[in-house]
Order: sequence, then structure tokens, then C-alpha cells
Amino acid sequence: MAAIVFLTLILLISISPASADQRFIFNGFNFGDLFLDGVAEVTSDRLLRLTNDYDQQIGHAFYPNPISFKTPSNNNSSLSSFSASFVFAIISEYDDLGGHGIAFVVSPTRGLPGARPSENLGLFNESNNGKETNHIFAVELDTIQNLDLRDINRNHVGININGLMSEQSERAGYWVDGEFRNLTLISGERMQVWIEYDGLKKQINVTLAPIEIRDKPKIPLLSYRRDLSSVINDIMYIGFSSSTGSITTLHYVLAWSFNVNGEAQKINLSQLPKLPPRTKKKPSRSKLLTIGLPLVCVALALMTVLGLIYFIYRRRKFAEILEDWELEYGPQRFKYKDLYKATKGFREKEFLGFGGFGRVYKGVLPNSKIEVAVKRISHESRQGMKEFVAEIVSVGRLRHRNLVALLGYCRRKGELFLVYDYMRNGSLDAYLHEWPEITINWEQRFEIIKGVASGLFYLHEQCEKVVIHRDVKASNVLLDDEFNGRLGDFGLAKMYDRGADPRTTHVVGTLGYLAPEHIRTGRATTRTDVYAFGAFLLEVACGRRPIHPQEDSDDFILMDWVFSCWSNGNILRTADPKLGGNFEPSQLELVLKLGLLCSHSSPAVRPTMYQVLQYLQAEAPLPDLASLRWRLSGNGFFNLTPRDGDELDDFTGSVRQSSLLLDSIFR
Ligand SMILES: *C1O[C@H](CO)[C@@H](O)[C@H](O)[C@H]1NC(C)=O
Ligand SMILES: *[C@@H]1O[C@H](CO)[C@@H](O)[C@H](O)[C@H]1NC(C)=O
Ligand SMILES: *[C@@H]1O[C@H](CO)[C@@H](O)[C@H](O)[C@H]1NC(C)=O
Ligand SMILES: *[C@@H]1O[C@H](CO)[C@@H](O)[C@H](O)[C@H]1NC(C)=O
Ligand SMILES: *[C@@H]1O[C@H](CO)[C@@H](O)[C@H](O)[C@H]1NC(C)=O
Ligand SMILES: *[C@@H]1O[C@H](CO)[C@@H](O)[C@H](O)[C@H]1NC(C)=O
Repeated sequence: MAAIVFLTLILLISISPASADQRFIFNGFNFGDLFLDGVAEVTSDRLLRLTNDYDQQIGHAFYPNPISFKTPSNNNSSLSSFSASFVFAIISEYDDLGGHGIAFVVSPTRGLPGARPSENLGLFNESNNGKETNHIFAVELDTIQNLDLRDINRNHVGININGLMSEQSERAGYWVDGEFRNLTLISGERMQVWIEYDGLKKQINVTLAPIEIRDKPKIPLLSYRRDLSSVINDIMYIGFSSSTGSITTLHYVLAWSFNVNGEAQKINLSQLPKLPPRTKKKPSRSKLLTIGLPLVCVALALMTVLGLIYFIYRRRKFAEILEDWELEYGPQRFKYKDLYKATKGFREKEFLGFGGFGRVYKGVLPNSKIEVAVKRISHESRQGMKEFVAEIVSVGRLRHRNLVALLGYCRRKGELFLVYDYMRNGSLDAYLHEWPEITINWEQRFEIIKGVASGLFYLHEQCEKVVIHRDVKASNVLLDDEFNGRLGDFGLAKMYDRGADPRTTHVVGTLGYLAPEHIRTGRATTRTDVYAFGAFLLEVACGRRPIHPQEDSDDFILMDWVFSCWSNGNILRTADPKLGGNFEPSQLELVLKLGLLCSHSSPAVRPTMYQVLQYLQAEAPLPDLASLRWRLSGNGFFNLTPRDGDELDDFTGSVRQSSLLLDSIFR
């Protein structure tokens, strides 16, 4: 008994809100005010947002309690009048394209299970669309024209009963002063809708107006006669349904008022919740797309291009030529980038001077911090480069205390770089000829001479292969920390022998150090090196260059002068005045005589470097110069009296000839 009373109480309680809730008004929404389904939500701004930023979504929002549309006093066949009013706004991703719209709905269920998004507006699905059993009354604010559903356009208001096909529809707009004005549903502007059903007249009126029109326009947009009593049951739920298609659109409801058997309470438009700043949000999206994105793209493209240019520039800047055959020279191969860094970009401050065919720069290798001298040689032809590099590298592997170590090389287009040990005290040439105040004493000179001789001996006789230097001269003798003479640039002269026209023989070397037979035949031998060494001996002892051009008379030829002084018995007269007489006369005489002997016009007469070393170390006596034939006819070149007109001066003659040739090589 008690249980029955309790149940009745429950029933009464559960029914009484329904009967009480015949009218309500929401001016903005709070959490819990509505039954929400799908993506619908009440935002913190008190807005009902039916759809969010995702496409193909459904949003449902229902008044949580049922509404009784048929009051007990009424005949069961007659449906009560009702009135609804709401304010909405539709904000689309694009200005004139959106989807799909909002529907006010009266439904037997709270929520619409099984409904589909897109053109179904979250109301129906393919199987229940149009069925009378649905008992659904809806007013759609449709923003997409679906021809299957006979939509009149993509901006219309329609009355739908049990299906998606509107029973009546009209393009969005309103009447004012007898004039129709268009409205765009997806304009993002707030608009108010009134939906009224006259239970007696069985008439449905739908009116639309922008928010600025405070009062409901007198003429409704839609007025449709239809008895809804068969559609709307006694107990029904009311709410909103919305859906999106492929374009994300935000569907908002700002306020909502409802009443049965009476006019819906007027919505106080000055109390509406604020929409999210659309002027910021929407343009920000479109700006992002129309201005921002292209800008970012352009910036990115620009950066990419700049990066690429920089990359190419760097690649070009540090480009090298590396061929397969060079791979075995790995340890001897330097990176151009490292050399560039080492010499600080080959700047003038690091420039040491001109040496054998190129400019020499000082540098410090970036990783090892080793001081190096980098010779930068420009070369045109790649012909013979392989052999040349092979030779350079193999010669570079030679290590001797009187040779400047070649540490490695690098190749670029048109350029070859040779990396040598850095010799702090520079070249001997500068001490002999360039700096009148600074000089080196005889003891040092003699040690240098012995050093160079031992270096040359090593090249000629101690290496696996005979290495011909081809360019022995004072400027190729470098002085290390202890003033040891070291021969540099060996083998380099050969580079210019290569790739030449075989019919013309390029003679490479330095004028004044070139053996006569070398000039004639173009062939370099150990004997031609010895000849140059002879010239070098005289240069060091006399402090004068082998050939000194003179304007008014014939060129001064050191060898001739020393020879004539020797033949006059006064060889020491030729001693370098900078020595100031401070020398061991026997040593100086030995050096001068050895110089003459090495520079003998006949290669066979010249000593070998082994013999030279023996003479210098006083291990063997120098042959008597007077016993040699110094004047040779026919092939003879060495002329005691070059200024005599009756005898052809082969030596100087050929030097002059070849100087033209040499000029053309060096320019
Ligand atoms: C109420 O409706 C039923 C059927 O819907 C009908 O048979 C009955 O006569 C109606 N009652 C009145 C008082 O009209
Ligand atoms: C109920 O229906 C009857 C006949 O259909 C009618 O005479 C009567 O006025 C109705 N009552 C109301 C309250 O509408
Ligand atoms: C269509 O909707 C109805 C009612 O909401 C549901 O019972 C049915 O399962 C749905 N059909 C499909 C195919 O989703
Ligand atoms: C309203 O829209 C219709 C079609 O959408 C158009 O033909 C008409 O010119 C528009 N009226 C105004 C005043 O813009
Ligand atoms: C519906 O509109 C018509 C005019 O189109 C009007 O006569 C009628 O009173 C309106 N009904 C309601 C309930 O406002
Ligand atoms: C609407 O709201 C404003 C501000 O809350 C208030 O001043 C005004 O009286 C209200 N108007 C009506 C008709 O209630």
C-alpha cells in the first residue's frame, strides 16, 4: 500500500514539472540548462554552440524536461497553441559558404538518436526520413541547397514535418513597411526567429528578423496552414539540431524563449551573451588563409631560396676537384675549406710572397694549429694533372731535414694548392738581395750550402727514384728556426712541362740557373740541377744574382765575372761585400771554385751531388780547375770574353733566346 502511494508520488512529481514547464526563457545559457548531445556545448560565454570546428558533426540541445502540448481541458484532438522565439548566429569558415544550418525541433524523444549529419541536419537518417512515425516538427534555417530535397536555395527557412523535404519554405528575409529584405543566414549576424502555432487556426507562422529590428515584423516570413495535432503528441521535447558537412561552421543559439498557450516571453536583446569576437576570429582565419599563409609561404620560399643560394655559394666557394684516382692520397689531400680558413680567405695580410709559379700564403690549419705555407698555383690544363699530383704526392712523402716538407695538396677548378711546412725565417734570397742591413754570416752561409747540397743529394741519389728539382736557386732555399737551409718547391717546374705541344719544348726554371744543354734540349737531368746548384753557390758567396740586366751594356753574368777573377788569380775579390771580409778564405774559395765547376758548360765535367758533398766536407780534394777545358768550340757556350764580338756567345745568346720563351711562359 505504502509502495503504491510512493509510486504515485513519484509519478506526480515526475509529471508535475512537465505540466509546470509550459514556458521558459533563456537569455544566455548556463551549464546544465540543456540536454546536450553530439558536439553541442554551452560555452563559458553562456552561448549554446551546436557545432564546433570539426566537419561532419551533429549537435543537439534540448530543453531537458518534456512539454505537454495538450492540456487536459482540451479535446484530445486539438493541440495547444505554442510560441517559440530564439536568437541565433551562424559563423562559417567562408563568407558565402557554410553548412548545414539549424533546426528548431519538436520531437517525441530527448535527442535524436540515429540521426545523420550534413544535409540530414541531425534530424533524420536515410531510413526514417519522411516517415509519419517520426512525429517530428521542425523549422529549418538551411544554408545549403540540396536539390534532392527540393531546396529553393542555400539560404532559406523551411517548415519540415517528419522529413527533410520542407512542406513550405522561403528565402531568408523579413518584411518591413511592406517591403521584403533579404537576410543571409551565414552572415554571422545575430537574427531572431519566432515560431508560432495557432491551435485553433491550425496555422504555423515563422518570422525572421535581424537583431536590430527589436519587434517581431508584422508579416511573417512563412505562414502555413497545417494541423499539427497528428504530428505533435501530448508529451514532447523541444530543442535544436544542427550539423556540419565538409565546411566547418559554428552554429550558435544565444537566447531562447518558449510558451504553450501564450506568446513566448520577449527576449531582452540587450542582455544577450556576447558572441566570440567574430571580426577578429573570422578575419583572423581568413587572413591567415589569404594573407598570412601566403606570406608565410613566401617567407619560407624566400628563406629556402636564400638558404639554397648560400648553400650553393658555399659549395661553389669551397668547391674542390676530387677524382677517384686521388682517393689513395687521402692523407695528403687537404680540404679547400680548411685552407681557406687557415689563410683567413687568402687575404693580403697572410701573403708571404711569390714562389715557384704562385703566391704563397701563411696559414694555421684550423684543427691541428700547425703553421703552414700554402702555395696557390693557377693552372689551365688538367692534362697530366694525375701524373703531376702523383709525383707531387710521392715527392711530398719524402722527408729530409734539408727539404721543406710538402704536407699535401688540394685541387680546385683551375687552381692547385700545395701545403708546406711553414719556414719562419723565410727564403735565403731575401737575406742575400733584399735586405741590405740584415745578412747572415759566412758560417751560416756555409752551413746552408752544405744543407742544400745534402738535400739535393738525397733527391738525386738516396730516394727510391731519382728526383730532379729543376729549380734550385736562393729563393727556393728556405730557412727554418735554426737557419738550416731547406730546399723547397721540388718537382714543381715539371708541371709546366706537361700538356705542352710536343713540338715545342718548354724550358722551365729560372734564368741564370739554367744549364746550356737544358736550354737547347729542354731535358732536365741531375746534371742540370748541379748546374743550378753551381749558380746558387756563386750567388751565396758573392751575394749577387747570376744575371744582372744592365741597360747600357750587355747583361752582367756572375759566372763570367767569377771565372775571369779566378783566371786572374783573384777569386776572393768576388766575395759578398756584406760579409765585410769575415770569412774563412779557404772555404769561400772552395765554394767559388765548386760553383764554377758545377756550372761547367759540359755536363760530364760537373760533379755529382755526392762528390759535391765530399768536396764541401773536405773528404775529397776539389779537382784542379786549371786542368779542365773551359773553352769549347762548336758546342761550347762558356765564353771568357763575352764582349768579344768575333766569337759567337752561345751561352748568352741562348739565354737571350730562351728568355723570350721564358717570358712567354711566365706571363
Ligand atoms: C479523443 O481522441 C480519440 C482518438 O484519438 C477519440 O476516439 C475520442 O473521441 C476523442 N475524445 C473527444 C472528447 O473528442
Ligand atoms: C472539444 O471538442 C468538442 C467537439 O469536438 C467541442 O464542442 C468543444 O468545444 C471542445 N472543447 C474545447 C475546450 O475546445
Ligand atoms: C534511423 O533513426 C532511427 C530512429 O532514430 C533509428 O531507430 C534507426 O536505427 C536509424 N537508422 C539508421 C540506418 O541509422
Ligand atoms: C534578395 O535575394 C534574391 C535572391 O536571393 C535576389 O533576387 C534579390 O535581388 C535580393 N534582394 C535584395 C534587395 O538584395
Ligand atoms: C500568422 O500570420 C497571419 C498573417 O500572415 C496572421 O493573420 C496570423 O494572426 C498569424 N498568427 C499568429 C499566431 O501570429
Ligand atoms: C533588458 O535588460 C536591460 C539590462 O539588463 C534592462 O535595463 C532593461 O530594463 C530590460 N528590458 C526589459 C524589457 O526587460
